[in-house]
Amino acid sequence: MEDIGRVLVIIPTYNERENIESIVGRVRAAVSEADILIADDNSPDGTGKIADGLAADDERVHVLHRAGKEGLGAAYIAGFHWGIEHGFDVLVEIDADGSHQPEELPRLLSALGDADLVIGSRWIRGGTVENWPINREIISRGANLYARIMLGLPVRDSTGGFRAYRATTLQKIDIDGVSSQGYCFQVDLTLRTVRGGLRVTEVPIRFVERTHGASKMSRAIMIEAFQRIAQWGFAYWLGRLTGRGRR
Ligand SMILES: Nc1nc2c(ncn2[C@@H]2O[C@H](COP(=O)(O)OP(=O)(O)OP(=O)(O)O)[C@@H](O)[C@H]2O)c(=O)[nH]1
Ligand SMILES: [Mg+2]
Repeated sequence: MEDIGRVLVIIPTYNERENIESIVGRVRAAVSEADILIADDNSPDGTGKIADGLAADDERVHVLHRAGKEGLGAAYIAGFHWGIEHGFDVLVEIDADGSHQPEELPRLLSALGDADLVIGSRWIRGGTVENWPINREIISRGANLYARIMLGLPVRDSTGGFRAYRATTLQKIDIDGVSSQGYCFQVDLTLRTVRGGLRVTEVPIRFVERTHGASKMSRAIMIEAFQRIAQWGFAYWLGRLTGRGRR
């Protein structure tokens, strides 16, 4: 396997007190050579304090304390900058709630040998979703179909949040220009990567609904994604139909 360099696993948290220790322990066990950055938005439930305790016990666990809740996208962008400034070559996204399995990370990282972005995918052959109510599955499949058709994206799970980026990818796609927050943030970065001519690979994952803590999924997050994808899609199709540039 090609040496992909130093890996930083970024875990964004907002009120994940019940999940943070378990996810950090599992990431540590699954990819022992990686560093971990917890990006906490001053969680009222004290997740940031627990994170500090984990960092005190392990010099490869770091905490980025942010002033308040600004959304997943902003937390990741701050985490990406931290990682790039600290010389990491690979930046990983993973949820804190146990939906993504750290034990599958070595597979994502090995796929990065031939890619600029690897997406852990629920909606390709071999991918699975466990304990999701049917409405969540319909929303996720529908959102992905919508993004794929509107944007001409050759990706089955562009909303997925279990990913590995090369630092060079993030440096090429102008992450500071990204203002999307919820699922739309994932679609936005996927789109920028594809439009930038970079290589995106999907590997199947097992996605498990959280068992502890509350979801931050909201109607506002869905509306944001719907509207932004409509705007980008309009520009994309207009460009295609008139034979001019994209996006
Ligand atoms: N720092 C930070 N993290 C966030 C914010 N919103 C969500 N997160 C984290 O992002 C990850 C995904 O959020 P979830 O609430 O699980 O959202 P989801 O996975 O789309 O929804 P469920 O499937 O219902 O769990 C979790 O680790 C959250 O703690 C935020 O505003 N700031
Ligand atoms: Mg979740």
